[in-house]
Amino acid sequence: MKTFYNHLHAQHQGKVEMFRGALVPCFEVPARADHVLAELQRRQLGTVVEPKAFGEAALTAIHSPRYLNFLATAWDQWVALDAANADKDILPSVWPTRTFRTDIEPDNLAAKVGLYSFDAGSPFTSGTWVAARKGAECALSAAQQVVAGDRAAFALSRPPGHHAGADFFGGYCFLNNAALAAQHLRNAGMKKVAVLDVDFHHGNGTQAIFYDRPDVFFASIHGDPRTEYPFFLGHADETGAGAGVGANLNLPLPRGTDYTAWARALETSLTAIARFGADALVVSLGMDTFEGDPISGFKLKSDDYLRIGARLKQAGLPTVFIFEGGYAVEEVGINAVNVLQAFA
Ligand code: OKP
Ligand code: ZN
Repeated sequence: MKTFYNHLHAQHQGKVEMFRGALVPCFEVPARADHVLAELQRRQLGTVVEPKAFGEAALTAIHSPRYLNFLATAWDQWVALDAANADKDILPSVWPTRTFRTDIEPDNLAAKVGLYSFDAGSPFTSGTWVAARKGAECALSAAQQVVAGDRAAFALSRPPGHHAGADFFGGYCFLNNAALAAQHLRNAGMKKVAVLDVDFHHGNGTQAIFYDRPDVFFASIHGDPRTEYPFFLGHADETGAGAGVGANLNLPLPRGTDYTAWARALETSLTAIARFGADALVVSLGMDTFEGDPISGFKLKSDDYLRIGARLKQAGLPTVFIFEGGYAVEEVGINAVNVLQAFA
């Protein structure tokens, strides 16, 4: 299996995020991807290659032009406000909640940052845009590789993507890599695509992007949003809208869930994906279901990821793996590569 990787992910290196009333060091660090890369190389699993270049159209297939323009220009505007800003990250602090207007883009940068985000935990840094673009190209290249006939491919990208919507960032995510990959598969002629999100956190961005579409099925196994981030989406009664009714499946599970209960949800997901008749599968491969994850609440063990990889292989679909969360930095490489190795 080919892994698509670009070293510029490391240019996205947030300093602090808002956590329980304090600014704390970021959980989403470059070392996460470094550990996965090192473990792939240690086990000599497949080859690691550079992503191909993709034009603007691949991004506008999912994201709004005004949001992409914001991402491309935010850092320069930030530094133009005050040269000393170059040493600090941008963190949102004001949002247009209910009753406010979102149709007029404000000139003020803080206001723009709020318009295009949903939390204060996702610093925007000098290298965020280049890292996100390269990450998206990894996802698109992995999809392209599967279109070309490979059974599977892996996008080793960061920042992650599944919380990013068509026109907002948050939850450490800026471009929705899984959605970009799924759309690429659709454009290449695959009639029905399923996205299976196994990150601990609900993939609100991916769900929202495809919510009214019958051609992309979204299934997610995640911590119950009543108690877990991102809180405001991911309930079991969200089954799709309009033409997309029936093409969305949420399986929220309580904090403390172990592999036995988690694996039952995986069976439910894969049964639904088979019934949907997917031609290809995109896996949002979050590793924060691990028992040692510092910000999550499930109890999966390293060996369980071998079982997940084997079961995904058994689904029999061309599969694009997209790296998402996983913050037990020392173990994230072992756990992610366990999935990939068992699949391969
Ligand atoms: C991104 B992904 C720590 C703060 C929570 C957001 C978590 C984003 C997770 N309790 N900040 O889904 O792994
Ligand atoms: Zn997560």
